[in-house]
Amino acid sequence: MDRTNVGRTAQLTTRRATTSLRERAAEVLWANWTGTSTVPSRQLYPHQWSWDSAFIAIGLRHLSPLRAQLELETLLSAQWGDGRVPHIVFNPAVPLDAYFPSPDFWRSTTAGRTAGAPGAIHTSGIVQPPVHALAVWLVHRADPGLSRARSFLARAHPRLAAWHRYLRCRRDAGGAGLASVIHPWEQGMDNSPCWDAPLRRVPPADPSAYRRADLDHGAAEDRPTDLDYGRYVRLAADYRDRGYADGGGADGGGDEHAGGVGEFAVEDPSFNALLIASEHALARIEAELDLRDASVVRETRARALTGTLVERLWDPADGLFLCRDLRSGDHREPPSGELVPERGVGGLVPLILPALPAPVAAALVRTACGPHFGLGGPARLVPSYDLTGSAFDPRRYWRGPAWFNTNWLLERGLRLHGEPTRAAGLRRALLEVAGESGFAEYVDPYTGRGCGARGFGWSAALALDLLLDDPAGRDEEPHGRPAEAPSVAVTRKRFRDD
Ligand code: 9WN
Repeated sequence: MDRTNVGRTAQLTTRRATTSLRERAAEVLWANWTGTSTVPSRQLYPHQWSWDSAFIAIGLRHLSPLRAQLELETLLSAQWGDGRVPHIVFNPAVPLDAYFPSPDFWRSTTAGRTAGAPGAIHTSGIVQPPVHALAVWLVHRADPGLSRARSFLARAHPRLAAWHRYLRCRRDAGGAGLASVIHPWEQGMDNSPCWDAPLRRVPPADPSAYRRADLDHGAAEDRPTDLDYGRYVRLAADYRDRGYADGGGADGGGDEHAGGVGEFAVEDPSFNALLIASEHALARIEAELDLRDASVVRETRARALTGTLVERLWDPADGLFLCRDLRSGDHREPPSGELVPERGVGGLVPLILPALPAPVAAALVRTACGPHFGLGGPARLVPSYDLTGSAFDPRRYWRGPAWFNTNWLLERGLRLHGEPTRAAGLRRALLEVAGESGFAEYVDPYTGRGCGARGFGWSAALALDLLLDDPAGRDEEPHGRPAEAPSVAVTRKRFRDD
């Protein structure tokens, strides 16, 4: 074979591999689709999860913009009267014992009545990171004609605005403008070592009072420990027994401080960065809907909140954002708490913010590429927790393994802050590991070996998003993405029932 032919064969092989990865990712999304939304995993997580759905919609928009819209609409239709978007929307067709905590634990329709929980849908009562406005905007851009025909933005807008208002007002336990999470599940990185200190003061629930369904499907050594689980259950039950009340008045301004009643209250950099990124997206949605004044106010607020995030959570010595544990330190009102000295991947996520000061962005890139996170070095994908940390474990859930959603966010942040080569390397690694691991839920950050569920929703969706070039997103992504030769028709034909 001459050199030209060798080159052509290599190109063909790459294209075949790309096509098959795309097909396999589409198969996962097809298999996990329930008719109105997508489950993260048929066995382990058989309901609709809030931030999963946002990430899934971002991938799904390339296959079926209509399904991507429905995914988000289904979630938003379960919104509570106070604005919260619940972290789980339960599928009534799934048996109660398939997942714990089940609807009879949360009792949203009764315990959540005062907070405005829907009467006909069962949900959990806590929340998850607000990736939704970002997802709504990206889904709109995938097919603006369909979006306008269905008034997708006009219908989503009031719900998204109420959701953000809830977080900014009712969850501002520290009084500085940032939202706090009142349960580790709310931040999404359930058993991160960042929660060890704040959780230590929470007495675990009696283990004989519940049964963990997750261990029916996942290896115990890959999952959170029983002690952690007992604490999660206790925190959730206490919140339920308080009627899911956050304190404060309608705008968080009553006698009692907003988000100020429970034993756990943390300002987290990733949760707040996603809120700010979604505020920027909501400002775009408002501009598109001709709500010019609202859009300007929101954009200005997103920039100001970026400043607050830096003031409250940036640690210049570590070159990383840290969590602020509002229940630690002296007991001032509002509480100022103390920073938690643990390096979690959530501390890198603010790289997605456009208004981040350049020196902070540069320091974050250095930290990502240094010994703690190993980007472009020993780690194939960025781990969920410090590679050198004493609590690091390459297999146990959020205590070290790499997750596809956080790596997708970092790829985006690297591109945004002028690091196209590093972004391209991370994108390549993410696609390789996604394919090799069968779209695992999470992977060993060094070897890429899969852990947890396979055929996991956001792993497939976000690989698909990186695989398929996204001209719709270009105007907000100054550095672009390396061009692919997408043949979307191959995968779209499977979704003709739209
Ligand atoms: C609790 C669904 C969710 C993800 C979370 C992940 C895990 C649930 C659990 O699964 O959390 O919400 O039972 O462990 O930590 O990020 O949204 O995929």
